Amino acid sequence: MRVVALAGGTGSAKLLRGLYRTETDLTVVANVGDNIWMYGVYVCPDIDIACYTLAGVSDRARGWGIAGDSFEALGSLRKLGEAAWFMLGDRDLATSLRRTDMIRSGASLTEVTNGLRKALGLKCSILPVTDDPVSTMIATPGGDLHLQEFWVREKGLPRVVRVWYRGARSARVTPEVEASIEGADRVVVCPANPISSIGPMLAVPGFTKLLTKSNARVVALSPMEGSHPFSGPAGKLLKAGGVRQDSVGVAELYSRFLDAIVISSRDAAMSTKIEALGVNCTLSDTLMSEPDDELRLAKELLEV
Ligand code: FO1
Repeated sequence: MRVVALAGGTGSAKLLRGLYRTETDLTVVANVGDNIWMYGVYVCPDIDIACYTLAGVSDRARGWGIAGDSFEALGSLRKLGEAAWFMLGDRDLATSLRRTDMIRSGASLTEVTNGLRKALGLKCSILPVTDDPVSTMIATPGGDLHLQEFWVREKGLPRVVRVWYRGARSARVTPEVEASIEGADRVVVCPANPISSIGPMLAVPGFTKLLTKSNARVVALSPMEGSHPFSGPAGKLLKAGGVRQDSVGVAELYSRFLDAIVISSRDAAMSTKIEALGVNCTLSDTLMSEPDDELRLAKELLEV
């Protein structure tokens, strides 16, 4: 079975690990809206989280970065007067240094990511949704903030006026992503933040149409239980986007292309509203606290 997983960062990592273990022909299409120039290098958190997770080197507790990494470079940067609020580890910095060097030499983000994937020995494809720069921007009463400034530097505290995707309108889906979705048997939307992780992909012209036209069954695992996300600022960002902060809101947001969604058994009362959208709704234990849960849910998503 050819499976394409649409993935953000920390919220998606556990399901990706489960999907990787199902030994299907897996392609990960990664969000690029979190990408940021930091300390002179180009950091791509969602691509790196997917690569590190599948290679088994990620820091599971934090959900980002490399397990056991040191932060010597960051300490030195602070001594030189840099605020250094973004905790880029030393080995993680090496990834971004290499990526920046290759991009400056003319390589595309798709090529650079493929190099990283190979270096980590991964069997699946990892593709950025676009090679063009797209940034998730959070409009706050104090001005626009990049998602990393909002979430990491400001700890997600400012009031969110709206969310927009800088550069998305002139971005193009890569031919590799187009081919992967056209050839897929199943597209799995990971339990990522619908606004800041899946939203930037849907904002790239043509991407939603690719999903609606695809012969693949498009299925999602909800990132919400009740009105709370399993991680990150999804609730706050959904509210700012005028979307219900629960699995019904997520299904509504994806309803143009979604065939089925798996939601928490605790949200059984929501299934009638979801089915009314034309989306098949399955109940499950959606909390992934053990590796067995990751594999169980991955298998469920390949069957619903
Ligand atoms: N998240 C944090 O909460 N604090 C950090 O200092 C931080 C550093 C960081 C460095 C590299 C990287 O790839 C990710 C990092 N993240 C950090 C995670 C990141 O901010 C987001 O969780 C993802 O962008 C969400 O997908």
